[in-house]
Amino acid sequence: MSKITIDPVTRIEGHLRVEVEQEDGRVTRASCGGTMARGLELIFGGRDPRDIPILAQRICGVCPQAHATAAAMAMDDAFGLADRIPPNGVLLRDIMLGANFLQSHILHFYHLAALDYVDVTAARGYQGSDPDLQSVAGFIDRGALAPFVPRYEGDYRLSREQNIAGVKHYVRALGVRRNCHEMLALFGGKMPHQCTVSVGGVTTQVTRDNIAAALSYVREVAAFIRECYLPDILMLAGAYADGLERGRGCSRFLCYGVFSEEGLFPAGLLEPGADEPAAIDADLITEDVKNSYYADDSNGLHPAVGRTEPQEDKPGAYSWLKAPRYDGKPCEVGPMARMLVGYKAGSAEIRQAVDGLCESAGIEVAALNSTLGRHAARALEAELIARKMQDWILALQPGEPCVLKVEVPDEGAGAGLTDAPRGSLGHWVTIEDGKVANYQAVVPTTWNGSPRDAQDVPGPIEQAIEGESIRDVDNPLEVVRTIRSFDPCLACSVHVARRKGDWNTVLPV
Ligand code: NFE
Ligand code: MG
Repeated sequence: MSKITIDPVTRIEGHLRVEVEQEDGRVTRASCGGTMARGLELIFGGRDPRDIPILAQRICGVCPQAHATAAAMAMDDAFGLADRIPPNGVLLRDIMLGANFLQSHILHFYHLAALDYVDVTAARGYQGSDPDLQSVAGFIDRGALAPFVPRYEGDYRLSREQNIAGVKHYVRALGVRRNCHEMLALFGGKMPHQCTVSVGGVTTQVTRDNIAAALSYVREVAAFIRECYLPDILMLAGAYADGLERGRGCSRFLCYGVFSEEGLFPAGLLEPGADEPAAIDADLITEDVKNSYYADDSNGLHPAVGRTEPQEDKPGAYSWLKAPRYDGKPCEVGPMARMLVGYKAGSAEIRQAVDGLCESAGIEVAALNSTLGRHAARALEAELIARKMQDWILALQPGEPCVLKVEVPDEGAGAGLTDAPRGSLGHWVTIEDGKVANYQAVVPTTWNGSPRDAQDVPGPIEQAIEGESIRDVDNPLEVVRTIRSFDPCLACSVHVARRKGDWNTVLPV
């Protein structure tokens, strides 16, 4: 038996430490520890509830739009406005969230995960005329390989031509992501951390100009997804077919539902082997802290009454993530969960997309529940969103209102349940004396990257790694490929500085 420690796991958002014990090249135990604390829930206490959709975006720079949306929905609920948001406001929230999904998915595939499969050093010595490749080759030829190395070595299977195409798309994807941000900023003022999604709607105006500009942006992004992203996924499925058999997690899938205008991804809980998803009962969500750096007396609470009481020296704890459970059980969240829940719920669009991809790749739908399947589901979802966004943009009504006038209630409680790029996201608020009295966010990576719960049942990423075979313990590519397929974001968190001490020192302050 030996132990492999991967700390930090690179090319993800934020700081994650994964320890695996292996015996004869097979993982016998995995422990997934988030090494940063999120202090924002504490910082929200005592604030004006109207400020939270702005402040909550600081939870993360990658998915700020999801946090703005969930916070605004929680406040709409607490203020009693949830059914009265103007149609333009509902559409704009979906369009802005959609733009952020596209940016995030393209970021994750090209700039974080693809380098597990694409050998970037194939661009070494490139003599051709493509300026993007020249710039990458320039880096590599000068020996300045960061951010591409260090990396694990030994299992890069694409041809030189395929690697070169992958590097080209890596560079092109940077510009596509900029376009996604610019599209969002048309309605949000700036990105990241826009300034218009508010309680009661969106504080902007719809004009014919910003409709035309948004359409032009989204069509360009849609073309990149069709021409590069989906074909690149099929290329990986051809060369790394074992990735469709590896990396199965807990196989219980949760989606809160997202894109309200169309019900594009329906809510549901899909139990292992079930033929259709069950309706969600949000009362069944709890968070365990037995293995987390939080005081034990907050174990098992519903997030509406949840507490964040850091205890950094807690014996046995190994993660700053709590362990969210639905009806006491771990759930995988994210694009693959959304696709499988939607597929089993009978959504015609999702069925067509999934069946089409499975036919092109020559695989069964069940193979989506795998390391490479998570990437395939993310790409398919990007394609669907980019297509539907064109309808949402065209449905906007120039000159019509986008936001309600709101008044802060003295007392209230609300929940905002939506899906972020990485999976189900919930914000819960309690208001007392017109101020935030309690706030809890349960983010997608808390679900997927959770440590063991009060019964010591491992979280989804831990389950996906356990049982994995490793060819070379010095280069555990199989493990990091599976971790990255979940698109973990531990940076849905902030670093809090102590008054005395180093920057990056985490709670308590
Ligand atoms: Ni920081 Fe996030 C997404 C949210 S995930 S990226 O998507 O909410 O933990
Ligand atoms: Mg929380």
